[in-house]
Amino acid sequence: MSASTTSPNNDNNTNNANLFLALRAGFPAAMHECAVQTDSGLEYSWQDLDEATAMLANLLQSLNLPHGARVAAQVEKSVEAMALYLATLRAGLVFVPLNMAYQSAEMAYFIADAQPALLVCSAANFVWLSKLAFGAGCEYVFTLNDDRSGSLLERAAAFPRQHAVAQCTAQDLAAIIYTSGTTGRSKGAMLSHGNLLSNARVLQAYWGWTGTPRDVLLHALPIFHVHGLFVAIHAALISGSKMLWLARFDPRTVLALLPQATVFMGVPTLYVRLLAEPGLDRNAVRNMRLFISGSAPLLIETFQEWQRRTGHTILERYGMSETIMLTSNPYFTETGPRIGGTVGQPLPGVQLRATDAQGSTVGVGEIGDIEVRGPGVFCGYWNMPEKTAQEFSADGYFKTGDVGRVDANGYVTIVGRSKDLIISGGYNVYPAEVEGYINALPGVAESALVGVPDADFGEVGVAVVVLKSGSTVQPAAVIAQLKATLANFKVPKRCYVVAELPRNAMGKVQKNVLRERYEKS
Ligand code: MLC
Ligand code: AMP
Repeated sequence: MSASTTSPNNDNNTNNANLFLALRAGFPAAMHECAVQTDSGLEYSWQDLDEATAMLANLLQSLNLPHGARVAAQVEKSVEAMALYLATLRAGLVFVPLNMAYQSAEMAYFIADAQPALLVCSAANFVWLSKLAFGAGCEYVFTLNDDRSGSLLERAAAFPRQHAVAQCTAQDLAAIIYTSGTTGRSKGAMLSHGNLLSNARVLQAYWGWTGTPRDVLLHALPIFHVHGLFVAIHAALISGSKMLWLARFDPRTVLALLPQATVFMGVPTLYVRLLAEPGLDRNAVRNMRLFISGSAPLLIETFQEWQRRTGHTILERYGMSETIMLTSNPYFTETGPRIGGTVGQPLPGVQLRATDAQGSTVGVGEIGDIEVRGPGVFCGYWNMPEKTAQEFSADGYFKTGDVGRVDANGYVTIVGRSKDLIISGGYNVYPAEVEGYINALPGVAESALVGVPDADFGEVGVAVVVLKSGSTVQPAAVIAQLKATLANFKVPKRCYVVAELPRNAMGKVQKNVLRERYEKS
């Protein structure tokens, strides 16, 4: 991955596997047209996107960072934040997006693990984050705020608006996405330019982003994770589709903008909250061609109610940070119906099987562990070769940790998870991590975090805590202390103090018993 800076925009297209090049090839010829329109009234043309990413990429390359250097970003959602991602690709560096909800202990871990050469953060967090970053050997810390201020853009302004896209192979890393770990330690999933581009192209074709007529994507998801950053943005850019850009999800704003849009992507909570709006009807969605749901299970009630209210059938798909998108319900009716409660069929190029405890493929309709192989499957966990090896079968299938069945027509239904994971509002919460924090609180002997159903978030965490003898810690204090330490979506919604945790004969905490006990709490 060496930067080719021979002449402005003189890209060697033929042998360059840089994802940015493929995305930019989708931009329309009319570069002055609007590419992104924000909810704060700003408009960015395709030319603006090209020039902004060129300036930022020139800035990044001026830092002379080594091959494979990481650019970590913990910034609010903005078009400039997206441009930073695209510029990182363009410069041939590795992007590490970090959720704004992460607090200091979480950020300290990510920075120590990813060892970024450059960190971009909001000015409000500069003092403590730069201290952390410089302490961990990071060379540069720039700021970027959601009002387009900050040192990143100030510096980039001095650089040319042309930039020759850095030469990359398909195997070169494009991004590291942190996913929470079963042991409590987050793992960085390494994704290559080839992983991301293959998935973008498959989704472009499978979901009918033909470019004629051009789609308009209503983008309301955060851009720290796979769904909002890759699935949504890549699809729009590679097909030259305009984006209506919401800094954060707000059901009323979505409703007001829907008549201008043709495609919407959301986690199930977004659909639940939109259904609570009386204005959601057939008229509001009159120009839409596609609603896509993923990242968490879509309840059949939500699927059916959406059909009733809007006349549209939500297309549910399934994927992971480690694999990008794996399965999808059909878009084109020739491929088959969209079946509620299923996540559809494996996407072209994806091999998917359900296996038993011995690793043999189970029969049609039987439940097993979902394993996958395909061009989107990641290159491994950053700095964790042993963990990576454990997660693959001998014949190269990645063990997703999801449990499901495959019917005679290849439709996959996810029925549960073998990994101890709670998905709350589309965000993953690993109980082991939260339990670690609870157990470290003064007066706490041990704890268990379980996921229980929730009408809004799908699932939420409930903490069950055993105190040390003589301790008088109150549940509210446990929650308050976690709020001060952990990303908000990881904080249990409720906490109970009990005398002891239920255990089986092996001494293992019976989380199923706790789930049953507290599901209606
Ligand atoms: C916010 N809160 C959450 C939460 N989000 N709690 C649990 N789960 C969540 N997801 C907390 C807040 O801190 C607050 O706590 C309270 O809940 C209510 O806040 P809110 O204002 O209603 O939250 P809001 O800002 O509206 O956020 C909800 C949301 C957001 C659903 C819009 O969580 C979101 O954007 N989720 C999308 C996540 C996503 O993009 N996932 C894709 C991952 S990629 P309190 O106590 O302070 O009131 C992936 C792969 C794939 O999974 O297949 O796509
Ligand atoms: P993440 O680690 O954030 O990428 O989350 C990936 C996990 O989200 C998967 O392993 C699944 O457990 C879950 N997931 C994603 N899409 C769906 C879906 N449509 N239905 C059920 N679970 C899903």
